[in-house]
Amino acid sequence: MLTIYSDDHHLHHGSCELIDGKLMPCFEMPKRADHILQRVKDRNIGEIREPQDFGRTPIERIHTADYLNFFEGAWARWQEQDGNGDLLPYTWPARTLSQRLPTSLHGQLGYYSFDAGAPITAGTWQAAYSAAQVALTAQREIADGAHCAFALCRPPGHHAASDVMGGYCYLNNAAIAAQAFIDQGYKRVAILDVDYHHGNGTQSIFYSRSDVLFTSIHGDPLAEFPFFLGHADEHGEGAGEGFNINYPLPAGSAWDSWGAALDDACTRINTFDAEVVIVSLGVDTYKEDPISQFKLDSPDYLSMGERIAAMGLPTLFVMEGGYAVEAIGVNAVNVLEGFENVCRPNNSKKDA
Ligand code: Q9C
Ligand code: ZN
Repeated sequence: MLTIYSDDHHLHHGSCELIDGKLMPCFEMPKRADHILQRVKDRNIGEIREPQDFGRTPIERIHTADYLNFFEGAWARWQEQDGNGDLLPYTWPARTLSQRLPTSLHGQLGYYSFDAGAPITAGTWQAAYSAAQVALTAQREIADGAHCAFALCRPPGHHAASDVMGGYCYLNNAAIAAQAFIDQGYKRVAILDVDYHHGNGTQSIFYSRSDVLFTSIHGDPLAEFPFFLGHADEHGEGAGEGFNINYPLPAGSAWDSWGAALDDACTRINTFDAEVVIVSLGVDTYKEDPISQFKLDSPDYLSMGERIAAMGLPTLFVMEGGYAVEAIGVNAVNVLEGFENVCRPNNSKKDA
């Protein structure tokens, strides 16, 4: 399987996040992508290639120009104010407040975000822009006939909505790729979000559309981030009614129940008659993940890849979360290897 990867992700390195009343070093760190890349090399799963640059146009198909302009220019504005350290929001337009765009930098930062989990640093825009190009390059590979590809994106994307950042996400790489398929003539694109957290950004982007089916297996939002979206009764609206399927699961869920949800999601994707599936590949479902509560073990990720492959569809894997850094490479690449064990059963296993 071809991997698309850019070193630009190193340009994004937030310092701290607020968790459970404590300032902690950011869990979403460059080492994550480094470990995945190393495992891709160690397992020799295929060529690793730099992204092409498709420019801002395909990103603007998902994100508003106002949001992109704000994001691209925020760091320079912060420096003009002698800003020190990461740019982090602290006030949001919640219920009882107006949705009018303020003029101040921190006011606008709150307007364009939903939590304090997406710090803007000097290189965040460039890293996020390149991650989107990684997804678009892998997307083009599949549109050109490849059966599968791996977009090793960092920062992740599935919490980002059309004009809202949060949850470590700025640009929704999977949604940008899905829209690119549609813009290239595909009629039915499925997204399978297996990250531990609900993909609220992706859901909101496609909620009223029937051409992109969104399915997500995640920690029940009554108990887990992002808390305010991802319930089982969110089915889509208008033309999108029936094209949004959530599988919220309780803390402690392991492969037996998780795999049953995956089986149902895959059946629904096949019933939808998808032409391509985009997997929002988070491996924060792992039993040792420091911020998550599921109990998947490393071999389960092979099974996950095998079940996804059994759909028989062209498949674009887009990297999302996963914070057990020492295991993230094994778990993410296990999904890819499980997939290829089914798709290329005659391809003899590489040396361990
Ligand atoms: N106490 C992704 O996996 N904060 N984002 C969690 C836990 C935000 C996760 C706090 C988690 C965001 C892409
Ligand atoms: Zn996650």
